[in-house]
Amino acid sequence: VSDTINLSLTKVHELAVRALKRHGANDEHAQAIARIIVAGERDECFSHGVYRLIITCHSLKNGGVDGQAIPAISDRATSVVALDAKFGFSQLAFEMGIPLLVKKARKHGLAAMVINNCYHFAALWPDVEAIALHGVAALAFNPSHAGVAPAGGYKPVFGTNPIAFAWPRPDQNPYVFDFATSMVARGEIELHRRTGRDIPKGWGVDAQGQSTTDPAQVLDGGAMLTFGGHKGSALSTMIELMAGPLIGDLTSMDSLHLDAGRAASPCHGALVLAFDLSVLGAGDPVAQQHRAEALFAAITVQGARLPSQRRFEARARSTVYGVHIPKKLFDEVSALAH
Ligand code: NDP
Ligand code: PYC
Repeated sequence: VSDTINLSLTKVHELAVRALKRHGANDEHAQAIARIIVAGERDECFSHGVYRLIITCHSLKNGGVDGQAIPAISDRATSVVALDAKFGFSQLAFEMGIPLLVKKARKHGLAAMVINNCYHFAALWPDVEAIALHGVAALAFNPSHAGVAPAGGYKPVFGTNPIAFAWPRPDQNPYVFDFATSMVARGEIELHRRTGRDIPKGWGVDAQGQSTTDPAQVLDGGAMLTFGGHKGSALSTMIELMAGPLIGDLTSMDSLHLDAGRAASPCHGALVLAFDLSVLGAGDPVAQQHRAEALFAAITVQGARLPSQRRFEARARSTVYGVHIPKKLFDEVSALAH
């Protein structure tokens, strides 16, 4: 592909680690963050792949992120594992919490992982997918920076507030979906601006609340819109509440206020729930999984695809052939690494 640089996944990982360490991350953080960035590029989720190195490095250097923070884990309650990320990026805390979360879910049927005081830049599917690989279902969400207007309004209140879900499937990849409760991720609108492309109508409004196809008008003073009108608006409100006040952490408005114009990654909490089929379904997981598979088959038999199918196909390709990074982006992230 012309104007792109072909790199193996190992090379992308090495590049990311170099850039992150150069900007103040210790080795543990750099490795954990790089794993997520490589996963995004590998699965062709371009708004959350190598492009994210720009904001993670900026956030480490100028945005208040502690690249040396050592997350603290606590067994807070029967079904609750709590992580204090101590104002580092979320990845390391999340990785530390998984074993106890899974253990608690298997024992009690339902368990929650609460992460507080974390900076967050990533997609959520790697998190729920990692939990589903242990055989339990997972649901995750978090706020971000206020940039999305409520349905019927035009001033930013919500973050792009992603929600992700994974269901473990025997002998194959889990069923996973993960999307913003705004029409698209903010990163997608940023990519349109970088490459000089208009955005479709309906993604956002300008500062006066008028519909616009100019990404800059949405990003600088305007607002993004929720998906599904009042339905996305209510879901986004739920995410603000459940991964904000409920767990003693910030809303997206608070996160933007804390940022104080530094344009760093959002700082907030995250809530991850894990569900065990055997305990919740009273002990016939084989029959439960048969019923689940019948549901998936009813979707795919008519030509519809499951969420993540595209991603898993991209993963298979990238693992063999590597990834193709736009030259301009490659030059930018290479400069961060040297
Ligand atoms: P999309 O609107 O592209 O939706 C992505 C989801 O929908 C994926 O699960 C995708 O599967 C699935 N999907 C897309 N098309 C279809 C289809 N035709 N049939 C079935 N499923 C489909 O993504 P967003 O722009 O909303 O979000 C992108 C990423 O941004 C997410 O990973 C999210 O976590 C991240 N994000 C992170 C935030 C944060 O605060 N950290 C904030 C907001 C977003 P597939 O991948 O296979 O195409
Ligand atoms: O793309 O909306 C987004 C986003 C916010 C935080 C991380 N990604």
